[in-house]
Amino acid sequence: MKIDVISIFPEYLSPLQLSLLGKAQSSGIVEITVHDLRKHTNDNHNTVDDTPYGGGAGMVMLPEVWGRALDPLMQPETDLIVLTPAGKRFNQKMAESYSKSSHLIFACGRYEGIDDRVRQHYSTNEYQSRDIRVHEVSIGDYVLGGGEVAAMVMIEAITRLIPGVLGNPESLTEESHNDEGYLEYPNFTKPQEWRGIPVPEILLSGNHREIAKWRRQQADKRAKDNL
Ligand code: JQB
Repeated sequence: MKIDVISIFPEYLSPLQLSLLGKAQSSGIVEITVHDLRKHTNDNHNTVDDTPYGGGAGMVMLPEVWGRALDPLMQPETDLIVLTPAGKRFNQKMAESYSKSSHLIFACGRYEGIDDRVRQHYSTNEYQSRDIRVHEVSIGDYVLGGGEVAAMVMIEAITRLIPGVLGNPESLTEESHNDEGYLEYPNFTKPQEWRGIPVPEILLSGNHREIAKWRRQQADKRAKDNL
């Protein structure tokens, strides 16, 4: 999988080259390239934004700059992901779907976001017929300063689903049992008692049927408490 990330703060995305993802990259499973949007400006001040038509607070990112950054990255099949607090809420199903893509581009805006004509332009039939899809995505109902952290969250959730990226494929099959609620029971390891708190006796019983039943109950209770 090829992943391109475009941002005015490319150094903000440097954790993407570390540890888990770093290994996946050296083994050739994923290739992540971070691009500096300012390289695509054409004025002396490297301007990437201007005031909004219609008035209002803040600045909007210029469509020409984004167009110059995006055009050379477009492939025959590309999923262009535009991070925005107004996008579709990212979830595990979307992570699974994007993990099957051959090419993802993350457009990380700042200020009040990107001129909407960028989304419109790459959503036209011309691009659609080339299998280029534009997705407006949000990682959750809170306001970030820009798309960079949201892109990192999505890239971690997506790439760990690619075979060979995660060291331990068994933890993936257990997760996929249940696709939204998971099997998230409480976990315990050694010692058997810590600061006066014992590990639940059932987990020491060796009765695997009863352990599975107890874990399901605990996971259901947790899921309910989180509503
Ligand atoms: C600029 C972003 C998020 C991208 C995700 C999430 O655009 C804005 N509109 C209102 C307030 C603040 C901004 C700042 N901003 C680009 C940009 C915020 C993404 C974002 C996001 N994905 N919250 N905020 N879940």
